Amino acid sequence: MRDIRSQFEKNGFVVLEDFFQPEEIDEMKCAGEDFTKNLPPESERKVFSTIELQQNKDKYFLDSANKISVFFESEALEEDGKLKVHPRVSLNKVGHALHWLHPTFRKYTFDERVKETAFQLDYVEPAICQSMYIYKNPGTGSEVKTHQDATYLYTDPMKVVGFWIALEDATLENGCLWIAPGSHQSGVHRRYIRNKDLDSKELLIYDKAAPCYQLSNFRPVPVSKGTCILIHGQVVHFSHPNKSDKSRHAYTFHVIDTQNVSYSKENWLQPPAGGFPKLYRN
Ligand SMILES: O=C(O)CCC(=O)C(=O)O
Repeated sequence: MRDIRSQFEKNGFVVLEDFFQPEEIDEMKCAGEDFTKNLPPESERKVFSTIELQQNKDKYFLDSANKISVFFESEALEEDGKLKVHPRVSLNKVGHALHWLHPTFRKYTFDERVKETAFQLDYVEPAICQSMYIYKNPGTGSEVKTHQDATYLYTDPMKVVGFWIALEDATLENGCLWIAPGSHQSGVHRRYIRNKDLDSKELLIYDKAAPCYQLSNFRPVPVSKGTCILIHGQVVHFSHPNKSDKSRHAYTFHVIDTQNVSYSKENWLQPPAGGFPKLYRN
């Protein structure tokens, strides 16, 4: 395995090409496409957007922590839940427990290559806390606002890494990730937490306004199908909307360490009854 730890500590991200084989990637992509063939009824359709933030008010979102739940693009739905686009390009993402509840995603999340990578990054007792299939569809695939993953998955001390796996080539045109190298060294800028005010309609809130980030600090990270990008919990990143005619599917999951690390009870996403599944033990 390549020396990833020094790169990870210096830049806050590492690009691992050919992490999975083409046929393994195709298996994950087929599983992702299957979700679009069996959409929930119109009255139960929910949108996910990092711009409009409807999910903050939504019990469906809160409950998705330990389920396989589908989220639509806001541009894909009429007000009454009817589709404006083909089902194949209607979804924003599926989450957040694919790694545990779906046989294909479970197989690849608990793969030896993932375990070896976590070991190289010095994770002692890692656990998987969430997973998402991200569609970033042509035309409808929306922007993912600039953020740190630690905002959503806060641990003390900070020990969170995202595995972001390209299931298709991710390019400048179809909305590849943009990352600010070294920005993981600037602390956690804000947190997304459960609202203590139980009378409020907002179930989830940010504790601070969004910081202003300078675009010139970011670099595009275009990658080919099969690449895994390791994303430090504090590195700042975003992706543009997909205005191209090609989709940009990705599978991503997040690993926390549980040895001498506490996972915040304020985080929106809380573990299932038995705790987050341990990477090395499954
Ligand atoms: O896939 C994307 O465009 C963004 C994903 C992301 O930022 C994340 O999962 O934290």
